[in-house]
Amino acid sequence: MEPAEAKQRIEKLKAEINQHNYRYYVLDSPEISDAEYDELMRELQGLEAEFPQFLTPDSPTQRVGAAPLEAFGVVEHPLPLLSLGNAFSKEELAAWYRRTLKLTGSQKFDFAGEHKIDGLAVALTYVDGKLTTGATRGDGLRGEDITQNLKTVRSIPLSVRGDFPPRFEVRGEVFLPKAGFEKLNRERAEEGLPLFANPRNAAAGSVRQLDPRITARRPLDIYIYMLGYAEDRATPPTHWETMQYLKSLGFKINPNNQLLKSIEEVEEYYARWVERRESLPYEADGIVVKINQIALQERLGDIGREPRWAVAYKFPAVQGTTVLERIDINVGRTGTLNPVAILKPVAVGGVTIKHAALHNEDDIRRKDIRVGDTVVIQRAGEVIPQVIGPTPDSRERARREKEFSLLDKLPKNDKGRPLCPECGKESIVKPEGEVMYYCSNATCPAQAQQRIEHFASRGAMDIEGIGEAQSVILFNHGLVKNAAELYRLEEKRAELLELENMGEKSVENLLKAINASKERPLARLIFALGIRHIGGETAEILARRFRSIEPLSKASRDELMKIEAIGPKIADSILAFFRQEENHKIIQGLKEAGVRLEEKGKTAEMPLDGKEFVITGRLESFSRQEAEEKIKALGGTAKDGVTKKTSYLVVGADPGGTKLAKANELGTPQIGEKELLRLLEGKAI
Ligand code: 5U1
Repeated sequence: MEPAEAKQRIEKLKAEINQHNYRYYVLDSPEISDAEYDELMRELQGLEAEFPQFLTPDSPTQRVGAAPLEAFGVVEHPLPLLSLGNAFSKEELAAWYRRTLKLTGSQKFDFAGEHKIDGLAVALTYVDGKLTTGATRGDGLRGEDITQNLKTVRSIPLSVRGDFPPRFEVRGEVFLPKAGFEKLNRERAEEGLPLFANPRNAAAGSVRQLDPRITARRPLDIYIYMLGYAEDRATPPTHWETMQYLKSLGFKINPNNQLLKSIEEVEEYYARWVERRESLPYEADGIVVKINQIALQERLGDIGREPRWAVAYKFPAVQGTTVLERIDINVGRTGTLNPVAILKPVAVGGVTIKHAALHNEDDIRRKDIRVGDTVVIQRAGEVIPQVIGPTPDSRERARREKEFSLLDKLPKNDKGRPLCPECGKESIVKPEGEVMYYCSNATCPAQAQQRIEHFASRGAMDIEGIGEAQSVILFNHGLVKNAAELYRLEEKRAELLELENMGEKSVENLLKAINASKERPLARLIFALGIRHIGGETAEILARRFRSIEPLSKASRDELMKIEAIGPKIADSILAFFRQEENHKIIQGLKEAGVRLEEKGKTAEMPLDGKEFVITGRLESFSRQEAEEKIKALGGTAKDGVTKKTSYLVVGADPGGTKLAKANELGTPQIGEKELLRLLEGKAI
């Protein structure tokens, strides 16, 4: 393809993919299938690899995560990012309202009611319609530059549409939806990593990763909640209209926001969401009440770092106390023996809680939780509540109870050896250095059923219609004994039709969904196989490195350990997986069914991987920032000072003396703008 034609096609693909991203992530209303979307992305990646000169930082391919950073840069906020004052009761809200009335006099106003989401506040700057900077709130005046990480959040537009100001900033809350938070903690518990206490910490931990590829794997989302500033364009006179305007530019605005005419309506809005908060897909700890009229907001101003024109009206806490009656052991998908707290039923925030997660033996001992304790339980975003710890006054009772021991809880054979509570086999192991006990029986039915469920789940092969209930039915009826057999269901139509709630139409849809999953990217398949310790992030790394199942299955321990982010635990787990004959049979079955076992198409190459650049002086073809972004997009790094690690000093017009002197002293290679352009095109200099 000629460069001019490639450029045109790239532009077209970018626009098309951006539109599909918008429909999927912002409007929640996709127009094409995952497979069609993947195909467009692959075409774009292929063209950008062939013509790197047309790769731009706002390309949708750049969301996958750039190279890791050593530290975050600092961003000065042109306007401080404020925090919110709190009202914890009806009386405190009324007091805020009275103070507001006093200051506004006879001026009429209304309110905007919004959810206060438990996430991380960020500021996004757009110049000429393109996202240039994403920053944390920090201390309100200076935050961290987390642009590369925020670019991986699919609902943040990399470029906006419509009539936008030449330069503007929006603010919003980045968050991890409840389901994503729970999944992340489950994976971490299995790997013996410390758990995130709440979705806020998990969102902050995800966004503040120095390696954007890790951020890219976390299902972060955002709601924009205000316009920070806009240059050279008149903006609407009310907050409500401003939000509609931002929506028209392509930003994601919470559909639960509401315009409220009076303080009574504010109270009603609050009461409604106190009741319904559990049904929300995200964790909210209150509502935010804002005066709608911007002119009035400006008149009311701030006090300290808090605006007088807004307040957070907090929901009541969702903690409760109850008695820990028993600790049971469940067997998880990878054979983990998971302790589960059986509680005296208690209502917390309107829901009756009978079970809670306890994660692992070490965690239980660290918190000194014992059967018979009165424990504090919390529902912080998880569907499964957590045991926080014993209440101080339960110590007396606890002293009579033994410290928790998982082995004590297991059934035993006549020789006193522990058995798996599900398959009854003498198969309990605790690998050295790990916190979890496992059932090592590859045919343990509890594991087999959950492996099928995991294989079909959203982050894996994403087979609609196969969740927990359906995988249990298929497994228990003997229709599907492993993942590969899902692809043979076509031959078992008659038996499928005999299942409860399965008519012609649902069988048809199920088979269609199974068929569509054959084309999922390799990383998803690797994740779907359910190899112990391989979460989505590691699966991506393995897919990039091996590009096919076959070489992965043959990789040696040394080969695996050479890969960044793969330590002995993961390497051993991969080796153990591929040592099992049963797993080879499954892979063979997948192959015969036509499931894609390799990466298709070219991926964007990283010709500057490992190269460190320092730029001095003015460049002609682009600004310094643009040059640095292009370097980063191709895997290189850009630094401010010359050190021994610098690969090239790029010398533009009127270069600075210090960098040149240092480069001369260290013998750092110096190149001009022309050479830089060649490198950016993937050519030699
Ligand atoms: N929904 C929403 N969340 N939130 C958080 N609006 C909102 N506004 C905020 C904050 C900190 O601050 C502005 C009122 C300054």
